[in-house]
Amino acid sequence: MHSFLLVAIALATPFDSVVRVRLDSVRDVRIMASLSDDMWSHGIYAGNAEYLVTPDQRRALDATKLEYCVMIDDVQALVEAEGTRLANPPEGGIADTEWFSDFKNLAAINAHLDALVASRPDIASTFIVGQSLEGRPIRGIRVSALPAGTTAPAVLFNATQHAREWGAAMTGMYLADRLVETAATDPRVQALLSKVEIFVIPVVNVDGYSFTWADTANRLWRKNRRDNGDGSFGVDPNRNWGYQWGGAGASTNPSSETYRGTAAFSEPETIAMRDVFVLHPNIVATIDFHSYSQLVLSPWAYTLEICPDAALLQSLGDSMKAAIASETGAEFVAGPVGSTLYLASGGSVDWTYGSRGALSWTIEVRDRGTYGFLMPPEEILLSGRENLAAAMTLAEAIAQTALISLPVPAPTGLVPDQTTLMSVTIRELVVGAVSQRALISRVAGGSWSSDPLVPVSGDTHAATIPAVHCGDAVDFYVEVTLASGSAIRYPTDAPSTFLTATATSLTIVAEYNFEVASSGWMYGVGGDTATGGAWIRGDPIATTAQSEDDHTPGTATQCAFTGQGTVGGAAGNADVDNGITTLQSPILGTMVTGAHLRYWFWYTNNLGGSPNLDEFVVQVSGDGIVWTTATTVQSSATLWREADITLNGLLAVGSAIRVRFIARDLGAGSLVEAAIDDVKIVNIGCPAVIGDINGDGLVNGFDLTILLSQWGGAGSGDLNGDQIVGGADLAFLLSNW
Ligand code: 0X9
Ligand code: ZN
Repeated sequence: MHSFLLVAIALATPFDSVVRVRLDSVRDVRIMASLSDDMWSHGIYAGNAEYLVTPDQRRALDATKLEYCVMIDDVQALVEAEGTRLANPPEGGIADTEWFSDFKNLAAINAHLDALVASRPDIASTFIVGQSLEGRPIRGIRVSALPAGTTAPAVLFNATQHAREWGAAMTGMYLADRLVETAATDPRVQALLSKVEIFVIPVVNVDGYSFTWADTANRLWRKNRRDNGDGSFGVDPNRNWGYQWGGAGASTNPSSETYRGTAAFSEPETIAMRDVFVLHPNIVATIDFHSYSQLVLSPWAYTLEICPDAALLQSLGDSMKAAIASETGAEFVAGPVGSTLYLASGGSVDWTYGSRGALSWTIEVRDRGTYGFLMPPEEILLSGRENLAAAMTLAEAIAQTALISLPVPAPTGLVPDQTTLMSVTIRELVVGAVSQRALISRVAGGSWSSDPLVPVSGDTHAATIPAVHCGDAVDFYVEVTLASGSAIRYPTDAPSTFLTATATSLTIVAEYNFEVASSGWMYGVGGDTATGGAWIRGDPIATTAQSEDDHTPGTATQCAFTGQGTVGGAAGNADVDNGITTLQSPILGTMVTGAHLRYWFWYTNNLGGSPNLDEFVVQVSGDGIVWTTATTVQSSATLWREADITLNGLLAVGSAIRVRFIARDLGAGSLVEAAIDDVKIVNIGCPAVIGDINGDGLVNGFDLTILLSQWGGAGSGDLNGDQIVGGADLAFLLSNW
């Protein structure tokens, strides 16, 4: 299976190349890091990473067992072609409307900022962020219809902390350009600029950027131009910020591409950026644009820990990702830096969030490695458009002055006759922005009523969902009244849309946590074809692809999983290979309409040479012969997840419930690991209620009307079975009202 496009190189290549290397273990990462310090991009953690390698390094790579493919064979050829193109602009020069037809040097960028201000001096002004090490001004542009010094929320978009990331610089310029030039014609932009202040700093690392333009030999320079005094140059600005400076993913070696500098904020460029945040306390959100990989990244970057605002950052990040996709169709991945990309400390995203409290993202613009930093000019406008869509989404969110977020997922089931507490996060972006916070709810489609939210701590508030009888639904939404008198709601367009939770009682019919052997479970069945990694029951040993622990809380250790790894072993240890392996249950209960199958699972298929090709199939059967697919899992996650499958419609009522889990390895070179724990059959529903004549789960006036219409005769209103509808039946009905 490990046939990750092994490129056999008979002749040593004379070029610097970009290679995508498969990294399955910490050991692989170390080997590669010792070979090349110039990581261009990193795939999903411990998957594939791209590196610039010299001919010597590529020969050394060939000598290792690491598998790789070539993304760009001759990097310098691309650089030279770009240089030639830029040195020979189309005849007659480039019209101003075509400013984004090719990349621009620092002088052209500064001139364009001035042109934008000249075009709309009423809403645009430039400012000096600070001076670089070599004395260049770092410039920004402010765009807003509000007066300077406003307390309205502000957002800061900056780009190009890394010199070679030209696509990011042009993306930043596109944001500034469109915000200024469409302010008069686009009602959305016009409305936005009347509510927020927007700062754009297209090039932070002005010295490095100028250096990359000075000579094609310098095109791939990343850091600033600090003379480190040991013959090496450059501090990585994005390892120099002062939150958890000096932690993981930053180098102490001045020659390294990720050199952190001699101290936090040792560099004038990072000091200047910090000062912008200090000078404008109303900056509540920020995006730091980089290239490349198509990622919307949120804190933390220095650790894999979940940050306190993870739910809010993820929901806004997902909205930005969706805005990008709807603009150009480009697919971005949204998630925290540490778990999505790699650990990196001393970055702006952690300081702006951790020290400054701003909602903060790093966006890695296109592409996904075809050209990397050497983006073709045709993609400038696409990158500009899709990231403007993301920037507008964020800016419009903060323009509301407050943000509401609910737990993910919000509750959909309630315990009958008990109130349910739900936490609601309300972030004020402007001091005193919020005057009232309420949960608006209604029971069983009745009329809406409002209950204030109770402050818990910080932004967290408690909402009480009212108690209802089994079968009843509560519709609800959150309403925040702003100081301005207007209101914002969650969901945004409530009460047209709202959330619903239904009270149901839940009976566990069968439960198995794999702690003790159970003769009924089969670990592999006839017809399985996998040659490795068959299902077993035991205490798993972690690899990057497989969990170290079972799911069951407490002292339990056992689960079912596909093949045991070895301590410290590679991810490819005992994963599923070359076919399918099946875990099959005994009879787990009798099918009723409210039956649900619930289980916890772990599934990864995103590692290895041909990732994401495989599937994890869950099937159910009412007779052990005919199997119906209940769900197919394709998405990988290195964590336990719970599944809840409604069996109604899949199995006939009265049949004997069986389930099987099939892990399969189809793609050559992919890694598949699956695990299952805490399998349950639960019956969800409400016990039949005497008096509920129309079967709507309630005993009420509708039932009374039916009963009275049958008075003295026979019919469904005969609740005591005495063949006549009368006073005894009425008494029954009223007692269950
Ligand atoms: O490593 C970086 O600085 C960024 N990637 S890049 O390829 N453009 O160099 C990622 C930055 C993630 N965010 C922070 N660590 N702040
Ligand atoms: Zn970067």
